[in-house]
Amino acid sequence: MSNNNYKDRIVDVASHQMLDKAAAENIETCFNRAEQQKNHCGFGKLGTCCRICHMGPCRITPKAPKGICGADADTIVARNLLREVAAGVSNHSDHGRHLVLLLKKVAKGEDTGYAIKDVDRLLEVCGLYGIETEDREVNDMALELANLFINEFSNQEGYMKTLNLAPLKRQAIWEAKGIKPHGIDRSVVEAMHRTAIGVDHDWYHVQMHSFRTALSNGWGGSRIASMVSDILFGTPNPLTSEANLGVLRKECVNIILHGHDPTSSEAIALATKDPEIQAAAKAAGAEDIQLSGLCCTANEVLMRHGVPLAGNMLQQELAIVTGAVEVMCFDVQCNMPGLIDVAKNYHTKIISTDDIAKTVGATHISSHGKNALEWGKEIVRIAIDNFKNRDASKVNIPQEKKPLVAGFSVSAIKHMLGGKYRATFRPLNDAIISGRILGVVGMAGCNSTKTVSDHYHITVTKELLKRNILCVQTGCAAITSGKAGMLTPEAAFELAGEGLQEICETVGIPPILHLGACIDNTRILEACCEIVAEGGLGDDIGTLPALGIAPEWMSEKAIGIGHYLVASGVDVILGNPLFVDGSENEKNYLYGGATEDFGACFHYIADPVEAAEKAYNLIMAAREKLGINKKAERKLFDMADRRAL
Ligand code: SF4
Ligand code: MSK
Repeated sequence: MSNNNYKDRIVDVASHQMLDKAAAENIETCFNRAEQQKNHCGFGKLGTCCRICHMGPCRITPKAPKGICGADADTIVARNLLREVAAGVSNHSDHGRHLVLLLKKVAKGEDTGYAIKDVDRLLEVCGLYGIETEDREVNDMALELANLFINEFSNQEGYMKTLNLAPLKRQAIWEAKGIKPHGIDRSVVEAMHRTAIGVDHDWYHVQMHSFRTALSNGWGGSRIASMVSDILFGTPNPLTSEANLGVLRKECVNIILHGHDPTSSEAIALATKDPEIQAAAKAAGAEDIQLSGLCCTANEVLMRHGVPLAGNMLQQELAIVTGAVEVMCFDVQCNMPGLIDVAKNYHTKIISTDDIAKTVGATHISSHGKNALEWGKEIVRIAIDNFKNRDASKVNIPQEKKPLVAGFSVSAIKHMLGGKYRATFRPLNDAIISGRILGVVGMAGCNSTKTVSDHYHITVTKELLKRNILCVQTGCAAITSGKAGMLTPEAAFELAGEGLQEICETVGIPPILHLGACIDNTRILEACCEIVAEGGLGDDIGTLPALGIAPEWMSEKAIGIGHYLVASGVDVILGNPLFVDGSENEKNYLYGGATEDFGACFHYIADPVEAAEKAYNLIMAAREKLGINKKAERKLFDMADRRAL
């Protein structure tokens, strides 16, 4: 199997080695299939193919500017985009729903094997929603909170309560535009209704529902998911780990956790610590059990257990090509069906764990209704049993791996900035006001075979850091930085401008803060709210010198995330375009006109250096508006300054 041009598709050396191995062993990966699929459908890219009813599919061309029903390019593009947003919102919000239902079971004392690990976070979240905490049992409060969250999904009238966590000015903008969602489920069902044949044909009206639906996730499903994960599994705190395929260990039983949902991976992480299980691994001839992660499940178990990152989305098949993986477990989202064919060449067992996500050829071992620890042990035992089936002649693990620091929840950032006794964002706000840090960029999103994977991300990040722009990252974007060795405090000396370097050295943080999985992009919104509340940088998220960049986004989730960020006043730079070019109205609105409504819009910029320049200019414009664009005084911190900080 030829792996044509794969070195032009990804910059990561460990991936190159595994692609060489795959080619030698005649194994096909997504990099080969990207070659086979490179003539993408032109109508699909323009967004002008409609298959919403069976008089079609209709395709818009200059000779046929309308579908059979009369729908024009604006209607068709807007409807297709809304369906993408609704799908992305469903991914993240359904993930949130599963966590909320688990919280309810735990609160009711059912035998789930999980417990409420972070009572302080529970109290904090109850406080946000006005739930009484005085003299109450933990489970009692958790049950009330779980029921409140369930209502965020099913609410039909009035508006979602989580919207109230946004700054008042932003809430007023949503109110004025009429895009406050009632409930998550209603938003998604309505999206499907509106986009059916013969319903909502006004492209702008349809687009507003894209924003409404996205808000139900950004200020609803995803935000809730992060909060409940913290309550159940612990709020992340900074810890050290490693990233890239070199984290796999030849002498150990290797288990890779893949997907997004932290529930099953948490169970397996706990099971590997069981003395009986560890003894079983030794009895099988292994030194230990090596857990590692892929995609966003990786980020979840990294943030809470320090489990190393085997890689990001495009490395999932390559991890199996090492020949050293006993079990790869996947839950939901971003798991390639191609894993099965790759695994057939080795002893690797692919196990699906979530009842909504099965793949032909994978063994399905549901965690549903089982005690988590017992279920986790069952999975680990399968891996231990499979260790003897490994073919040593097929094992080749790349050496590449880099150290990293992750675990920056918002409360952890506050504590690092403010010290043990005074958690606060004040030092960050002051650093921005003084110009030591010019602004903050949230970088999120996936890997894509459409770009040279990791290249855009690494280039734009380096360009931002040298311009004294702090980066906060999630998802596969954060994993890319980990693989590139950019998630260490030392990276500040190599990559950051003088001002950012001073802050990183003083506080002891990397210049890029790893905030978690792609669902944790709402932690970026949470941080923005803290910065606004701290004062000195305006009264809305939209006034902050901050923006988002999705260098290599590819999933529908990313479209949903982009929409809730724009509706929240955050400009979003995309490294890949949306499928909207077939409608001048949609294109002009999304890439510019939306600023009139929300103070922010999308920007498609194919070149990473240009993207960094654009980000810098947007940040400088925001600073100008805030009146903080005076030249920063450059001063190295002495001991007294550090103590003051
Ligand atoms: Fe064609 Fe209209 Fe049916 Fe779409 S909804 S397939 S444009 S007839
Ligand atoms: S896993 S959605 S490729 S970030 Fe979240 Fe990565 Fe994107 Fe999947």
